[in-house]
Amino acid sequence: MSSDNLIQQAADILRTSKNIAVLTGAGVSKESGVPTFRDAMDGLWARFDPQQLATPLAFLQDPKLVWDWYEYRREMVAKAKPNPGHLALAELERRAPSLTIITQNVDDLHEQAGSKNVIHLHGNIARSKCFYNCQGDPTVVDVSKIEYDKAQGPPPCPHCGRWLRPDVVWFGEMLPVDQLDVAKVASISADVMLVIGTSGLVTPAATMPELAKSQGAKIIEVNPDDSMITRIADIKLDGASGEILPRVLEAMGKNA
Ligand code: BV8
Repeated sequence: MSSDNLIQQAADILRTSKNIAVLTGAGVSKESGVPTFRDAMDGLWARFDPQQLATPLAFLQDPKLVWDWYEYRREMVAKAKPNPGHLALAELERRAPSLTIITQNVDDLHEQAGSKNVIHLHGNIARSKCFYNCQGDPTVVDVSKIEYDKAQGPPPCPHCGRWLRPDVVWFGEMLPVDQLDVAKVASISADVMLVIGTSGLVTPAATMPELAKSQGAKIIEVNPDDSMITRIADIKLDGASGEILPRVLEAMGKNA
């Protein structure tokens, strides 16, 4: 667990920063009950590796398996509520002159907690789109309005009749260029980047802290373990984000 003086050092940097960038990964949603990619999925899904399922090829090889995996994860995300870590980040945004959250997560817990300026690098698990984007990229479709036989596999696109898929970025797929560009600008212009709950394994998301640091930003990492980012962190706060972030906010002082 991080000592109080490391928490205070982080708080002092944040309090005096104009542009704050925050990179979050699956760890920030863990205390909301959403398993991280490092956690083995439980039960039925324990025998699958997420990196093997979250690909276009896996979907084409077995659309029903991949669609059902996302339905299972959607149910978990739908039940999840923001945890104190999400809420602390929303409060920090209210206090800071400028704060941008760059998230790798496909849930909307940052928005539910009240964060406004959120960039989603990897899409949104609750949204579906035509696998072929037949009406343009992305051809988003509201699945709740489609009657289909769940035993057969994914719902059909109402425009072209082919499969729908989750509107997330799979391994081997390009990230949305507009979101990636805004994330790069936020990283380059940051005085400090908070890196929370990410193993730092997945690129190009994991290159944002290097980008920020190359432009002089301080890197503050919040993670109970070490990650690929730890080696460039100026301050490493060891612990769960739901525990650490409220302590940082408190150390910033009530009327900061
Ligand atoms: C691209 C959406 C280029 C889907 C996700 C070799 C071969 C092939 C490809 C590659 C390769 N090497 C690199 C690549 C590129 C590849 C990649 O990075 N692969 C990795 C696996 C090596 N990247 C891509 O494919 C990307 N696209 O590069 O396109 C391109 C160019 C031209 C043309 C075409 C393409 C696309 C990557 C996006 C993949 N989609 N998500 C879905 O969700 O189903 S990624 C997915 O995994 C998540 O979104 C997240 O980003 C990632 C998991 O990472 P984390 O969030 O860090 O989570 P993780 O479980 O790893 O770690 C959790 C951390 O939390 C841990 O550190 C833990 O200690 C900590 N923690 C735990 N509890 C807490 C906590 N922290 C705080 N509090 C707690 N309580």
